[in-house]
Amino acid sequence: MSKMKNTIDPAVNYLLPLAKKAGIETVWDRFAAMKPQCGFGELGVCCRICWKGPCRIDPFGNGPQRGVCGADANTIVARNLARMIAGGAASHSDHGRHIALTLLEVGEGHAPAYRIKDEQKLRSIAEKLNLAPADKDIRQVAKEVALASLEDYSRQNYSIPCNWTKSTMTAERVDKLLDLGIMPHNIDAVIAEIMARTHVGCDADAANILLGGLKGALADYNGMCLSTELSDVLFGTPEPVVTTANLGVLKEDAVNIAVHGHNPLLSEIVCDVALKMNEEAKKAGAKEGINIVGICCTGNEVMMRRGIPLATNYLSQEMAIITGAVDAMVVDVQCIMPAITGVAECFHTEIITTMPVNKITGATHIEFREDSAIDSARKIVELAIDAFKRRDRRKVNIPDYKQTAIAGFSAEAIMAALSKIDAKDPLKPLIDNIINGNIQGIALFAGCNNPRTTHDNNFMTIAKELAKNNVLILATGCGAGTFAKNGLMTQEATEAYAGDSLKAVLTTIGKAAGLNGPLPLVLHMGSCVDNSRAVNVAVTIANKLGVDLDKLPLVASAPEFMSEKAVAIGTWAVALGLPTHIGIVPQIMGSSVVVEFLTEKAKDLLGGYFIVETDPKQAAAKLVAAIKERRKGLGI
Ligand code: XCC
Ligand code: SF4
Repeated sequence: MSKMKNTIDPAVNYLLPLAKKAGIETVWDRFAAMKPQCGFGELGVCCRICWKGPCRIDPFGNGPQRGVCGADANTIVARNLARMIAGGAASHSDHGRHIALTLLEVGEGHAPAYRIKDEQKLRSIAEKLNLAPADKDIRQVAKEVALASLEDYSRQNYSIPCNWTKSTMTAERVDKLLDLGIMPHNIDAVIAEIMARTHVGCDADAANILLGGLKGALADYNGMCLSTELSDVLFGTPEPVVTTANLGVLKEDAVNIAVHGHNPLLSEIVCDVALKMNEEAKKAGAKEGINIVGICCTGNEVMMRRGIPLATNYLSQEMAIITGAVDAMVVDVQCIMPAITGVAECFHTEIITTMPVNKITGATHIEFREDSAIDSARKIVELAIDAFKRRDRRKVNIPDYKQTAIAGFSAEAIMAALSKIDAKDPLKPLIDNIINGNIQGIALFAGCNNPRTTHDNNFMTIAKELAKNNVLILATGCGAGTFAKNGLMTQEATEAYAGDSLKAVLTTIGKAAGLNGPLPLVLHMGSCVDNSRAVNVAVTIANKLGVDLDKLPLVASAPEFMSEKAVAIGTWAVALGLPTHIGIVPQIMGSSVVVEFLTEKAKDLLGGYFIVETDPKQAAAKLVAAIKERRKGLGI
């Protein structure tokens, strides 16, 4: 059997041999060293919830079938999964909490570094949340929206649903979630409830634990929704912007600062401050001044709002440092490999952590607070300029690979493009084309990369296959990173890969929107929290058609997922009614009850279900089949 390739990213393939020669260890080396990975863990049947354990269930039936307390494989797998969902929901929602708190400060006239950038959006959110914004001062509206969002973290009445979930769903879905008892009332309480019910000696019924997990996933959705929408208020609602992606965006003659992580509260200010410090960089010898690039979801955030080039996605973050050209990597929260400080030791790169709850041994910590954001950002940029002076030019290897990428397709931007065709009824052209089959369906690609499969390959293979079958493609997170780096967010990709009828529609919309050609093959919707933008579009379509989400020819795919956040996202996609593909075998296979629940029973309860398929061609076929089934259901 031939060895699986590490990656299809040409920049990474250029750098990997150089890393090897220099004796620098990367994620792929560590993954190889970790093999064989623990079979019990892979099946999810290892329990470490109490210190009578660890316990593990023998999947072949010869050894123990129950842990010391008597928990069986179904209980153990379900508990492990629910706790992962809680971890994901906590991460996204904590991010959202920071944004909501900042908006509150802006409303109260504090936080001078921030302002309300999109008033219209703020008012329309207030409208959605029933806050009657019409005659109110904009700062008052900001306060009320922030407080209504924070209420979703503090409400104690179990029978009142979270504001954001309730106001962003179809009515039928709201009823369904209420009926099943999985509508969240308070994000933090739901996360705490999962931790409590999975404590030793509590909930032992796998199906019931999974319902708790679904509620946790919806709490995750709620946190993502408010993160996305309130970020737009503070930093602007994305509009299509042309930029570039992959490591070739680094510049030999510039101070290169990589912003990495998730939360735009920090990166936005770093960008603002860096713009003003160009002269200082030039004085230090950087002819081209300061060059900011993004990694992971921070990269997506600044790419879609500012057109800042995207350096790379999750799995190849170490590679950015291995170019020898990154002077500072500024990180906030989530998906930052602790390995980067070790790699940085071989170079001049400053790794700068900024959050009190996210430090990495070996990094420089510059604490970031909303009230002193500009000062911290200035210190960060100064450190980068200092590091630039120490850069060893002999170690610089910037791969000559970059692609054009058109980013920034928020729901609003999509509606704006459509309204150029039909100003009175912007959705009509989209819906007509779905009904007549020119667009067979819509696929949302989300999630991470994972060394268990060839980096970027599943995303690329499935997307090309779906495009050929006239499926409209949306993308977020590191999947969006894959498509940006590999040229699928271009008009040329539409010409090359879209099926004829999809191409015709994308061309009509693109031309009407003044793009002088088709829309890109993959529409970039943003970071992981921005998956809510896709829901926004889907709910608008569903309402217009008068059906619930589980009737739409809409599918999701996380073909290279790894994080707890991705587990949470996939689970809420199922809860909203979407057939949801995952391309990595999940750590649940040790429980027939859990597998059956998520791949079959969920379909009866919610309309959505998981499709597990590691072969990308097969996965594409299954997604197309799921779309066809939905079309049949609608009689189209
Ligand atoms: Fe990427 Fe969002 Fe996954 Fe992290 S989790 S690896 S998508 S950066 Ni969202
Ligand atoms: Fe073992 Fe039960 Fe403790 Fe888990 S909770 S470690 S199965 S005794």
